[in-house]
Amino acid sequence: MATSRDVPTLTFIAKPYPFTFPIRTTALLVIDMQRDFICQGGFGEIQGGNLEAVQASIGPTKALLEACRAAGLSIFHTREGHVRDLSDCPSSKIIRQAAAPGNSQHLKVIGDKGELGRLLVRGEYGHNIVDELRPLPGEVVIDKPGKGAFWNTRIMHKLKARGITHLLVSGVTTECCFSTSIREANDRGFECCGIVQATAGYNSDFKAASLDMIHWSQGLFGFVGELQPLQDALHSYRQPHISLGPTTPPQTPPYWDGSLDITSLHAAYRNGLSPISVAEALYDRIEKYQRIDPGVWIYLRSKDAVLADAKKLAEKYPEKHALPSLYGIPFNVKDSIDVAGLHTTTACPPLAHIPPKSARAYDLVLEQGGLFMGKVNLDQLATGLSGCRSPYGIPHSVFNEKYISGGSSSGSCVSVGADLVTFSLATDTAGSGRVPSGYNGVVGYKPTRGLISIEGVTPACPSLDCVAIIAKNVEDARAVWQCCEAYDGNDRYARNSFPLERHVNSLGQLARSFKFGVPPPEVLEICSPVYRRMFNQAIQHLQIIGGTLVAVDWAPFQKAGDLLYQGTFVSERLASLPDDFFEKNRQDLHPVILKLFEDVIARQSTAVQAYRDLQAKSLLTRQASSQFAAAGTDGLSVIVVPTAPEHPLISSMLVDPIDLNAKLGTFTHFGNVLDLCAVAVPAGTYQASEIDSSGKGELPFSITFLGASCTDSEILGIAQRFFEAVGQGDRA
Ligand code: TIU
Repeated sequence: MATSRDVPTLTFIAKPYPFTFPIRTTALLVIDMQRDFICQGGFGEIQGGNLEAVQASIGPTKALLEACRAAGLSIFHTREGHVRDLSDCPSSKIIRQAAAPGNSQHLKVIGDKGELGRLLVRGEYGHNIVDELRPLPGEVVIDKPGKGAFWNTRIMHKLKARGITHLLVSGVTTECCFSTSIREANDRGFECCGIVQATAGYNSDFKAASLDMIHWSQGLFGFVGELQPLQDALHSYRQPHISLGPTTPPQTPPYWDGSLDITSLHAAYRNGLSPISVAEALYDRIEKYQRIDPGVWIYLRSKDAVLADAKKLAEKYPEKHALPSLYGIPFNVKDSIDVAGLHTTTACPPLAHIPPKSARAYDLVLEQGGLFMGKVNLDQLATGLSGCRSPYGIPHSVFNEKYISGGSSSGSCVSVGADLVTFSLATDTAGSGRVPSGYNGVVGYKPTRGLISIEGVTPACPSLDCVAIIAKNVEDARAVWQCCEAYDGNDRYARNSFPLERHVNSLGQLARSFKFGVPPPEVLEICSPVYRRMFNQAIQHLQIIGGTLVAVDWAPFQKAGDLLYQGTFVSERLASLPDDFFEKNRQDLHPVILKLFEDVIARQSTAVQAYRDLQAKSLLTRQASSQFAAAGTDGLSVIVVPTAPEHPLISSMLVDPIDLNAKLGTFTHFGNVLDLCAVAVPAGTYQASEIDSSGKGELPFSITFLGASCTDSEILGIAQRFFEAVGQGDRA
């Protein structure tokens, strides 16, 4: 069993009373340490700034930054500035000060040419952060048009995405952007502590007053503390260290116990392990596993090619404290995701092609140092939940060779479950990322559609497709999400705006409590007896970790699921293919896929039916989303379901390949139709003998957390706490 992780907190002396912060959910916010505010000839000088004071804050801010980096905190930098045509700059910000009667100070305004380039304009020399505090790869840089960090930026989304509840705040100027940002953060629920020596302003009286206002009246906006006690507290904390299990043979440093989770690998890399050693070790594992299950990989890169990439990574990042987020992290992609120069087969030979460009999500992973291992198997055309519909073989569950791996992301989930890679980029249209995760004891996270670009992914059902992340644990899934998420104007479904975001509960009981709903008993009846029992156990665990079970109107979820295959939406799967595709390629298609699509074509759905379904989808989405808590309304935090109703034998699936497959989607089909986010999480194991008298070893159970659109951080937070409490179980 995975043990429940401690949540370490640190405390240091502060005003109005000592500030306590959880290491894992605290970020350092460094405000606007730009040349424009700090160096001569910039925007700050025109403001009438005492530059000496702000320059003196560089040293302490650097010390703070280094202490926070060493403790593994998330780091956020902000920069104030505008796009080149100033279209994001309110006219008052340009005109007000210069319009003062008798103005002789603001002779230049935002956008004018100054000694450091155009004043407060993005891309100019003066706009950038001073060399001493330059952001490292993997740190977040927020470009903000206002004084506050939250106006017209994605900082709230990005802080929540990392699960942040507490902020240590530094930067310039104390009276302006530092104060405004703390006040904005406070309104959104973050616990903030400003660090005296690591902030400075243009007017020393203002600095003292600004800091006093923060902690006045027993903490009106937050806390103020000194650098030295904070540094002492941070130094007392040591980053998670790899423990060598009793069975691990003696090793010479650097130690690595073979774990592929990101925290373990990064700790080992920081201690000097080379990605070359990891790649070597993985090829041994992969070759062994090929003998257990030859159906996992469609294209495994040559060992030499991966070793060469690992060597390049090691050369590119010689500084162990400055590694990008996915440095040396081995991953693969489902073979419906493009990698330039390699075949994308979608497990469908007539569709195979060599793309000139890689999928956006793949590129972003590589930018953060990911180590690409190859492409893995899937159900043909990414259509299916069984893992039994591919010409490249039938992978089986990592727990038991007689049981299905699930699909369509079969190879992704088996390869992560078998510890061949840390994570896999997969897809999820109707449950393809969630169902196979459940059958292999891994985490399958399907973000809100439009957050990760779908560009370069072979469409299954474009208006419902979604990139999914398959990982060993929730923390890793979250970390990969951060790296892959970027607005992509080429993706017609990309999301560039968010619903009003909910505040963060950083303290007390509310920080731990949540409301969850489950399907009603008559819907759960579809589950096998052992799945019913395991699901009941999971409900009890959810209550133990702070969940309150509340009633749900299940009708919209049920009806949305039915829309997917019983309505016209399945026809969208035909829309990306030539009209005569199935007729022309009969002999090259998997017989189950051919039968499924011929049935769809034979329905001859009409445009009128499709419009009715689209209207129903909108209504059901409204009915479902209104049950969730939103900004300003109370309601459900999550819906929790068994990821699938049962775990079929491969032999059973081969006998009943269409109806049994459809049954497996009972609790996943509605997810994308209703624009929800979802994460499937291991929820313990049961004895195989419970469902088959000759069965040996254990089989995995899994539950899925589903949340309203763009509540990904909330559902991941709850899922992570459940996962750490219940764990993964052991494979036979
Ligand atoms: N004027 C002033 O003191 N500051 C700003 O305009 N921006 C920041 O504080 N970063």
